[in-house]
Amino acid sequence: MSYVDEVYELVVAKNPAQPEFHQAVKEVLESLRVVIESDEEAYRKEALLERLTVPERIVQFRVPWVDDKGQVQVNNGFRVQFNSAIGPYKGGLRFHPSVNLGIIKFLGFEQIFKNSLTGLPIGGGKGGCDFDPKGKSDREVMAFCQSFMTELYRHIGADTDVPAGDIGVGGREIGYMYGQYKRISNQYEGVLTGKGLTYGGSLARTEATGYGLLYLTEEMLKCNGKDIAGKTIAVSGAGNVAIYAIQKAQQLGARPVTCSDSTGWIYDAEGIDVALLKEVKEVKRARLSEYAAARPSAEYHEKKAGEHGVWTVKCDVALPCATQNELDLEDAKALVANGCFAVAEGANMPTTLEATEYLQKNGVLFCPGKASNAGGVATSALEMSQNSERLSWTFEEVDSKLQSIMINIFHNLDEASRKYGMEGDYVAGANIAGFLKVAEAMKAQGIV
Ligand code: NDP
Ligand code: 2IT
Repeated sequence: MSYVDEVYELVVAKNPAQPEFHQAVKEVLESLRVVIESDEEAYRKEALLERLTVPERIVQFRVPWVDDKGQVQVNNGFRVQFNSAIGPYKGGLRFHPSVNLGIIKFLGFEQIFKNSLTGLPIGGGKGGCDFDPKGKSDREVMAFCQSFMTELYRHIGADTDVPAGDIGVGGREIGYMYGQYKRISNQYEGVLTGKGLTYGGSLARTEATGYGLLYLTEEMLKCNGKDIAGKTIAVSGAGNVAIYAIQKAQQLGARPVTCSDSTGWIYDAEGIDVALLKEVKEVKRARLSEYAAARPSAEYHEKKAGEHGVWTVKCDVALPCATQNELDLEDAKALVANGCFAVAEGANMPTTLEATEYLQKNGVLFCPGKASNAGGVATSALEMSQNSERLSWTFEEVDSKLQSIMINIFHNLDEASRKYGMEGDYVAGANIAGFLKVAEAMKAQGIV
């Protein structure tokens, strides 16, 4: 059996009941087949793929806190420190009831290659908790965040592991966690990114993932003879990534017409009103039905099992920005039938393997999240640089660095896909380009 197949079987056998982790590993290993098989014995002797797929360290812990009724609640906390070959572990924290070890491992594994693609010195990690911030008071969120950090703080540090936001973790949660870290450790250091601007945060970090997604999409379209201006865009999600993707798409002259949350979705023929969306989601933390109630041009659709939501809308470009496996084969068929010619992932692994294959076979330009959503973590690394030099850069400076990083990422993966005979397969290009740097660093550092 080939080394790639052997390692994939081992990962499935050793990590039962972690389907998302299996899926992420499968996608990467399939892309790497051509690289590994060119020097299979050397990779096998060094057990490089086994080392790549087993995290360096996993921390799993209890998070007890007291709710507003005086009831003690207990949640399950995780931090997966996956790979530090090219820098300190870096990656977000997700607070969502669906969080489990397999999901955090898939996210941490993806982060290794994403962080490598940014060209910046950051290793891969991810963490989170099955806590649901929805419907909780600020005091409950603070109590939870303080308890979470009371255990996590001993495992992280500005040169060790630097967490940030992800689903359910935004400025409010990062603030509470930063305060508790500082209090326990007595260190004012850049241990978290996505901080507020008054205490070490970087301008443009809030916007970075969504803006970066559009910078890369614009470049991908340009290199394929197309212009983003004037294009109709279907976006899913209504959180940090989706909101700033919609905003930048409008600035580039495109027309985003959809967004969604966990209870329903919006079709707004006049284009999404970003100010209203921000008011509903960032300020009121409310449902999208409130957006529709305030906007006559918007249609609101309740989410229903088996229906395909935003992907049934006629669009040129689709940007999935909500969560994993939200775009399946049926959705991909609907997009192709409606003339969609490009998909770029804002979320992590939002497209199933079958849907990705269908889109690619049908000539749709497809950029995987580890490349197209890398603007968030890249700007986090810029926040780390600013914290280290104790300076703050202007919005324009950070934004222009973000733009060059995203353009470079696209060209690197495009070149890698050509070099290995898979021109236009940006999934393979991203996985190969991300892998080569990490593998080189791992080989140089010996058996660790
Ligand atoms: P937010 O929590 O800000 O927003 C998430 C959005 O997706 C919300 O609209 C939420 O709906 C919806 N959503 C989440 N889970 C589900 C679900 N199971 N079913 C349906 N809808 C869901 O998160 P972000 O915008 O930060 O993250 C979105 C995606 O982007 C994630 O995959 C994340 O890993 C990825 N990402 C985030 C980065 C960042 O910098 N924040 C960087 C790179 C990738 P509701 O409002 O109802 O909860
Ligand atoms: O998935 C991701 O890249 C993030 N959630 C952002 C990570 C970070 O460290 O900014």
